[in-house]
Amino acid sequence: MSDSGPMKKITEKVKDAVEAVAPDRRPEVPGAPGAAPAEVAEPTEPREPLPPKPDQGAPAPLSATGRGPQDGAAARSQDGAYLTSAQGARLPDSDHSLKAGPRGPVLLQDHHLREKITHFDHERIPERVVHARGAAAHGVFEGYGAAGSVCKAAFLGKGVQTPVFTRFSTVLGSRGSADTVRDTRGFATKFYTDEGVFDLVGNNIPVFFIQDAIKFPDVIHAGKPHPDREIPQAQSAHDTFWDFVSLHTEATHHTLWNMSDRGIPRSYRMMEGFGVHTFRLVNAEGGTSLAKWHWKPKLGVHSLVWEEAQLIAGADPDFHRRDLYDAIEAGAFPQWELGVQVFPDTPGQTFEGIDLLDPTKIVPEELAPVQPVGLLTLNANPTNFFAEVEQVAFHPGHLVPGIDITDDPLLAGRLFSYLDTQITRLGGPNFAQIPINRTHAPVNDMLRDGFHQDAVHTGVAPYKPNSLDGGCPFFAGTDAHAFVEHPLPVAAATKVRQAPASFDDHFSQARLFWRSMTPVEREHIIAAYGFELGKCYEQAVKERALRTLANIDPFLCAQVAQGLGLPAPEPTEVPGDTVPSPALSQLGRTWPVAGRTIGLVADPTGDLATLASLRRAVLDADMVPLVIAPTGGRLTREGTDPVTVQRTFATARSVEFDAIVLLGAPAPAADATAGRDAKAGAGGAPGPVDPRIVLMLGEAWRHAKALGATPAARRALDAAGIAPDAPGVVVADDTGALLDGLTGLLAAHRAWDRFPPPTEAAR
Ligand code: HDE
Repeated sequence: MSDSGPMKKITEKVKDAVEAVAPDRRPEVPGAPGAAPAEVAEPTEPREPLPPKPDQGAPAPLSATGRGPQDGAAARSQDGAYLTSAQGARLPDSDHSLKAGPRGPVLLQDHHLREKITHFDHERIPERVVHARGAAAHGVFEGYGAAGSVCKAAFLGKGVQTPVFTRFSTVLGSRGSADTVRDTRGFATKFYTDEGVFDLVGNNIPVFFIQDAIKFPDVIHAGKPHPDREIPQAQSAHDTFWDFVSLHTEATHHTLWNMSDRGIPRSYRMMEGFGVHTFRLVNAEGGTSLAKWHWKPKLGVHSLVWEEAQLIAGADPDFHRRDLYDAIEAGAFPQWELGVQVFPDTPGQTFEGIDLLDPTKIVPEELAPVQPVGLLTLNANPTNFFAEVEQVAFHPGHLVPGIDITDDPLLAGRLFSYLDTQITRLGGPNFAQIPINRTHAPVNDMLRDGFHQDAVHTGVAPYKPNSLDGGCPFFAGTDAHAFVEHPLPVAAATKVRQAPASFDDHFSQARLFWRSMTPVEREHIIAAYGFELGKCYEQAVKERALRTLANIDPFLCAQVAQGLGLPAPEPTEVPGDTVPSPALSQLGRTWPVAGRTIGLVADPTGDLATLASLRRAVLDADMVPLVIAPTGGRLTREGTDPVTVQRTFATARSVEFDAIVLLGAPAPAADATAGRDAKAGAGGAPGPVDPRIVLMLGEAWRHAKALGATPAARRALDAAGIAPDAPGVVVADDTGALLDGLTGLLAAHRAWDRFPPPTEAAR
């Protein structure tokens, strides 16, 4: 073979590399399997992995798009000023296929066309089988150091800051479905701790539909659209769902939470989160406790009203996603406190008679207070939705020392399912190497090869024990932060397909929830059951569902039955005494108003100076002012600062706002005709005020929203039939008084006293 040209260069390179190795390390003859000579005894002293052998090269340490690690954040992104192929060849054109002449035919040799189309053909990955629709953000978790007596997890230590990624989701809908449907919400947080990834994969409802994972396909098949016509999308208001939950009555408690205001959150920022299962915490001395995780939002727990949720699903299907991203972009970082309810780890695994292994049961906070252990702040939006939100892979089995599982049969199935599902969804077993899933702790896992392998593993001995790779890697003990399963005794038992007798109680806690609700919340629950069951086709399904309601509460059952035009059945269970848990109600307290959206209705012929100063005051109060005017652009007047318009009468809808303030009574605009804007046709004969504003006020009124007006705007209130001294209405001429009045109303979320519930419901 000739020793010239490229061959020569390669031989020289190899020679150089060999000479660079110290003579005593050079193998006498080629073929040494490892980077260091093997020893007879198995190496047991932990050490870092051996370096590659001197004769070995490896791909250059570049990102997927050609940048080196020294390029920081840019290394994860695209590189260079020119459009290139995936191989980095610069392209002169990407708009025309390669053709034999301008009129074709297109040539098969167009490798750029084929690369572009082939990649496009494979852009989508399977959506999550549940929780497909979601939004997520980056943040930081800071431990309070308050959990030390029960849990040794390092990330809970005082002042320890851990990067996190949190994804919120609905359960039933497809990836493109609306955010505000009635459903459970997922609340999953990935903690990138120094001891490995910890995933807290919870929901905004503390109980689940089923007690055993083997029923998960059943409940999800029932909740998903009917298999024949694939409707309805993202909702439970259909026969198969109610057929299942009325037959499988362990779902009663969770279903009641769904029918309550918890099923339609105002915002992801205003939801509680729950780990649902009981976990086992282990402290530094090896002592154990049982515990339930809670996320408590700093902004309080708030909901939409049902009509509002439905309107938003059409007007802004991305309402929750937009709300989260806008808040973070505006610097109003949402926060939650992580808390634990702690119970003694007794052999019975019960607390105050409540079976802690039954995921359809809560422990009321009045019996076991939630103790705060740290603070979560979401402070950065994703840069690329697919790379981060779509590819993030949570798993309840991603645990760190100090947090262990219990024998909850629902959790057991989840420990299998989450790993399994990623293999299909993310295309193979190496999903932990996708950037958003990468742990921030060193990995030396002996898992090798497979689709999308990103690591270039060194060494020859991915097995244990070995001596060829110096014995690497080594087992860790508890003192080296190993995750050691708690050695819990397992009782001698008989193999059965059975649940414990305590799991047979399907109604007592549903009753507890119902009795803990305020009258307003009960009215919403009655209406929700009425809507959902009213959408069912089969009479038998409705009748059966009413039987479960009778066992929750006869009044609830009677009210829903009346709406359905059916007789209310008798309960089959005698309701025992239930002590309500006021902590379950969302009402009756006040919360910060930061991030609330205020619609400011401007009359371009009116007082623009007050508009400008109110707008500023709303911003100063950390709320979001959106100016609504007849046309877009800017409102200008000699001597006043111009005000930019964010919404027009044609584009605005009341549901976008937490409160509406009228700074005038604008006359009908040029486009206020039913032909141009159907909303303008709703109010009968045209009046002195633009009909879209009258409609907006009417909607906000029935959604119990705070309304404000300057005296000059009273005509608009009159046009909507709203009295200036009605509950939740503030009329004032100075901006300070207007804002104070509104802030007071918003702190309670809504003007709940606007529609006092009938006295029977107040029992
Ligand atoms: Fe899930 N669940 N689940 N789940 N779950 C999934 O995992 C499953 C359950 C929850 O934002 C899937 O990666 C089974 C309870 C959230 O990516 C899948 C059972 C709770 C998310 C899966 C349950 C949850 C999921 C689908 C019954 C609250 C979204 C895609 C044993 C504690 C995470 C995926 C994200 C996602 C299975 C029950 C919460 C198929 C088998 C209970 C928040 O693995």
